[in-house]
Amino acid sequence: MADHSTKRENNVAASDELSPKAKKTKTEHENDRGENGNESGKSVLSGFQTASVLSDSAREKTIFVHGKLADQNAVVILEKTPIREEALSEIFTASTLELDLRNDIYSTYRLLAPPHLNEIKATVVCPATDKHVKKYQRQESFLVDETADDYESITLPFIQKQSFSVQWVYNILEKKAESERIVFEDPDPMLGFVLLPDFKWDQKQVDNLYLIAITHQRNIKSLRDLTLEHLPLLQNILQKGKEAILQRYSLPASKLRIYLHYQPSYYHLHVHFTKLGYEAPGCGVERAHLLTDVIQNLQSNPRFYKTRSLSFPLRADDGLLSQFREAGRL
Ligand code: DD3
Repeated sequence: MADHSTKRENNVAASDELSPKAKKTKTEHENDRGENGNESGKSVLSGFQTASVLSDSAREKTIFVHGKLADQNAVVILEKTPIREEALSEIFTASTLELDLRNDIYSTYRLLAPPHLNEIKATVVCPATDKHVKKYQRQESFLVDETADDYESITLPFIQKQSFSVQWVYNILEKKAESERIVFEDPDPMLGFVLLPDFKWDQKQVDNLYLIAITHQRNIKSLRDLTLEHLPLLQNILQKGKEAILQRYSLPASKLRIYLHYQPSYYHLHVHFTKLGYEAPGCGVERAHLLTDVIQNLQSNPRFYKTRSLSFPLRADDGLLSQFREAGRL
């Protein structure tokens, strides 16, 4: 999560999390490839110069690459997309097959699908800060137990000093970006929020559904700021978020995992909605706090998140981890 303020602007992007700095301030009027691909995004990556592979995963079918795009630092994330049931008949009829091996009742092939059924989701962060580059480097992580005092003396000063940019969040709230992706909005300045697909979700199949609800209130940094006064806001997000997802995706609340991160990737209150069964990054017990639990904890103790210890993982290279180390808290 941390990130240094380098005042740079304008870039392309498309999936995942981090605290951004260098986020595309794309307005709807700008001529761009839009959210549905094609058009002019076409050759953006043709000049990409690979510097190094930050990490990759054969199982996730992803690779994170650091490099240069027109002389600027860039991170490119490539991810093979899931095979959709609707595509099956075309995959079977329109592909070419090359036999690998045949043995008894078993055979394997290399199936060459038509290009449009062979998409790779590409997310570009450009210009990328060092923080973005670090973020995707494979890293060991450490669990930190943060007391209320630790928050005041270590974490809060650290996040304030970092001055994370959440410009991309304001762009969404102000309809300067991604307005056509909004699934639901409650415009109320105190209780309202914008619900839209997270970058991580390609929206092709509901199996890995991932939406975020971003509050219109701009002064709530994280779980730690929540008190009883925020209950109406949280209940509103829970209720209307569930309704909107049922409406749009026919997914009932019983199929949803609705939670907050602590620490969050960006310090503007947001709630994650992911499909149960999809092991979204950051949905583990060390980082995710179910919204229903948060609500009940605040109901039983208005100062719950001001007083309790909260545990969370930090990556080896995270500046906040060094702060905890220096304070002898690790
Ligand atoms: C981010 C956390 C941040 C790299 C990447 C993602 N959902 C976003 C900008 C627009 C968005 C998100 C930071 C940044 Cl890949 C650095 O996430 C976003 N728009 N998570 C949506 N819909």
